[in-house]
Amino acid sequence: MFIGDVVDILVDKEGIIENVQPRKTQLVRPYVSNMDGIVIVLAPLPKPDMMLVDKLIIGATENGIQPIICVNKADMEGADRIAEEVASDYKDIADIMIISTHTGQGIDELMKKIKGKFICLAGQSAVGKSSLINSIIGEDKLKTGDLSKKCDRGKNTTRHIEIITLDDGTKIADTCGFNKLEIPLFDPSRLSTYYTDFDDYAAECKFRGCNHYKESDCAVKRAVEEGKIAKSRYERYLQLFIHVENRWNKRYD
Ligand SMILES: Nc1nc2c(ncn2[C@@H]2O[C@H](COP(=O)(O)OP(=O)(O)OP(=O)(O)O)[C@@H](O)[C@H]2O)c(=O)[nH]1
Ligand SMILES: [Mg+2]
Ligand SMILES: [Zn+2]
Repeated sequence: MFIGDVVDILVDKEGIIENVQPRKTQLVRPYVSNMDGIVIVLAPLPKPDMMLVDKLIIGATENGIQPIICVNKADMEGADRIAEEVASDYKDIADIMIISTHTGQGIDELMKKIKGKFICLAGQSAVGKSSLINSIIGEDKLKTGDLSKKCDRGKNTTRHIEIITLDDGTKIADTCGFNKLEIPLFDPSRLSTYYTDFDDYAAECKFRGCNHYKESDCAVKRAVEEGKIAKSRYERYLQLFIHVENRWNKRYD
């Protein structure tokens, strides 16, 4: 069972679940199904992990949903720089919003985007996912936690997934933050299909099924050199490609 499953129940004394209806969408991490959208939250602190953002986007793309990236803690120093970095890496594949759950900046705009939908929050621990829900509902319903003083990382305050339903029918799933995320095992040649921001260029690569790695005459690599695809995004793609390839080659070990 996933959080968000729609089930048919046979109502007897125990309310036994009879049947789980087919899932529209399904994320393995966070463990949520039937959401219409995913909101990836990050902040100047804890230090953003863009590889995690890349991996969450892979999950969203697999489910055919466009991610929203929220740069939270806009009231903190360094937020502008992070927002610029996010815009440079993800402008072609995600809606990007700058918000602050403390000052309320950007919250109305975000609400307009997600109205009536079922969306799932995701991101590192302590970026402010639970705070965002509290700010939306206007009460401190969900527990929030500070960063660890020693290492500037979150303390994994939220321990289970919770779905909050608003009066207008909007549903938001608060999830547990992660400090690490592994993607499912798949053939490395599939990886680039999750990078839809590469698509326009990939069509021009010399080799069909180009991995944009060691191949010559690669239009994606050219787009990186020309600054059309952010170098940082491409470098993480290569890093992930090598990781996926290693895991794939060892799959029978
Ligand atoms: N300065 C600032 N701090 C914020 C903002 N939003 C949240 N915080 C702080 O960030 C810390 C973490 O907030 P949480 O809401 O617990 O973060 P979380 O993402 O739910 O964390 P986990 O449940 O561990 O995954 C808390 O100390 C919040 O007060 C903001 O807009 N500005
Ligand atoms: Mg939380
Ligand atoms: Zn290529």
